[in-house]
Amino acid sequence: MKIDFPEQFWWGAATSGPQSEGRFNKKHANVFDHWFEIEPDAFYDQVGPDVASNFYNSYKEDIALMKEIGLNSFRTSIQWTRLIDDFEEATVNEDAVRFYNAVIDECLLQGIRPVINLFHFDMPIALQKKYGGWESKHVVELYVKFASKCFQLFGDRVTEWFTFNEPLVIVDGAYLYQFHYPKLVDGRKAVQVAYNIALASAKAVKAYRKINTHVDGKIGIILNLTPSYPASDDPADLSAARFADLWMNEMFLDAAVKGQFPKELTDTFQKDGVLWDASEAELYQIAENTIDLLGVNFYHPNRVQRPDVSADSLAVDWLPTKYFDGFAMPGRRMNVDKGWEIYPQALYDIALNIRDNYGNIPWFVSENGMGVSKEERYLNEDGIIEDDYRIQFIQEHLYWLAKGMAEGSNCFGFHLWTPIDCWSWMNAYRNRYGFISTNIHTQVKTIKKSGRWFRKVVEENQLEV
Ligand code: BGP
Repeated sequence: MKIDFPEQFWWGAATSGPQSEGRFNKKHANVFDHWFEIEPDAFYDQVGPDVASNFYNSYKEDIALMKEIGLNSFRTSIQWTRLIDDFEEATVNEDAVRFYNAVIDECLLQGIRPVINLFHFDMPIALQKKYGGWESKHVVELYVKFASKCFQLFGDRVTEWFTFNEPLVIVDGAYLYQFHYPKLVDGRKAVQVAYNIALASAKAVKAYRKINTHVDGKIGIILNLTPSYPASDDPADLSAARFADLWMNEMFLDAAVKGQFPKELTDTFQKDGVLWDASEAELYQIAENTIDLLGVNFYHPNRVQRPDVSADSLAVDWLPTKYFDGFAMPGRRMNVDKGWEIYPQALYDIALNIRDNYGNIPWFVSENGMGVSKEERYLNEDGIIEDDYRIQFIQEHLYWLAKGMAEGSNCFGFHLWTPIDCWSWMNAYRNRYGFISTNIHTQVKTIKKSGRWFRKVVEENQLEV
C-alpha cells in the first residue's frame, strides 16, 4: 500500500543544542554541565556533554549529511548558557551569535528549514543556584529576555519557534523522580515549576508577537504527549487514567492551546494543599497568549492502573503517582533496549484528540524514534548499520499518523529523534536514535540504512507499507 503525504510536509529530524554542540562557550555552565562535573558516575560510561556530537565544529558537514538523506527541516535549540553572557541584562556572546547565525544560514542554503526551540532542559546553573531555576518568577522574566534576544537576532530567518521542549520532563526529572538536576523530591515545588514554565511560555509567545517582523512567523511549544490507557473499565482504573492524562498531557496542553489549566487538576492541587502561586494578571497572560502551532513528542503509550496506596507510597511527599500507577501491558511489544512499549496506534489517538479537543490546531510530530544500544551489532560488511527495526518503527508510526491525517487531523510534519546520534543526558550515548551514526571516539559520521530509506520517502513524499 502507498500513502501520499501533503505537499510541503515537513520531513525532518530533531536534536538540541546541549545534546549536539559540545560546550563551546565555557563562561557559564548549565545544570547538566554542572552535574557531570560534580558526579560523572551518574552518566553512562562517564560520558558528559563537553563534546556531544561536535556540532559546533562540524555543523556544515552535519547539515550536508542531513541534506543527503533528504531532510527538508531540522529542529535544534539555542542554548541560553552559550548565547547569553549576562543573564540579568541578556547581553550576548558574539561567538555564539556568529555560530547560531551560521547554522541558520547553512540550513537555509541547503534548503532545510531551521526550526528553533528555546529551552531544552538546559537551565543555567548560576540561575538554578541563585534563584532555584524555574521555581522563581524572576527567572521567568530572565528567560523572556533571552527569548526576546533570540527573536531579535534570528527572527528574520527563523519562521517557526518553540518556547520549550517537554516541560513535564523538567518537572518530573528535577522535582519528583530525580533524573534531572537538582534531583529534588518536592511536590509543591514541582507544581509551582510547572506553572512557572507555562507562564514563561505564554510570556515568550507575547514577546514574540511584539517583536516578530516575519510575515510567516509562528510560535508554539513542544510537549511529550503520552495517551493514558486504563488497565480495565473498573472506575478506579478509569479515574487513575484520567488523572494521569491531566498531569502528563492536559496540564501543559490546555494552558498552551486553550489558555487555561483544567479545573479538575487545579481542584486536586487545591485539595492536596499544593496549588501554585498564581496572580490574576499572570493567568490573564496565559489566557491571552495561546500558541499558533504545536509539537508533539511521542515515544510510547502510558498504561495506567489504580495507584498503590500503601503508607510507603504516600509518606514521601506529594507525588502525582498518588493517583495512578503504571503497569506492563500483557502481550505488549517492546523496545527491549529502552524498556519502552511500542504502540504506534497511539499516534492516531493523539491526532484525533488534537482534532476533536484542541481546535484542530496545526501540529507536527516533533520527536519519535527508537533508541537502540550497542548498535554496532548491526554493522554490515560495508560499515553501514542495518537498522531495519528503525525503518519498521518509523513506517508503523507514519502509517497511524497518516490515518489520523486522513480523518482530518491537521498534522504538517514528522521529525525523527534524531538526525545524528547525539548525547542524551544521563544516558549519554547508550541509546542511539539517529539516521546517521556517530563514532564518539573519531567523530566519524555514517548514514545508516534508515537514512537512505528515509530519503526515498521524502523524495516520493509517499510511504510504502
Ligand atoms: C526526549 C528528549 C530528548 C532525548 C530523547 C531520547 O524525551 O526530548 O532530548 O533525550 O528523549 O532520550 P534517551 O536517549 O534518554 O532515550
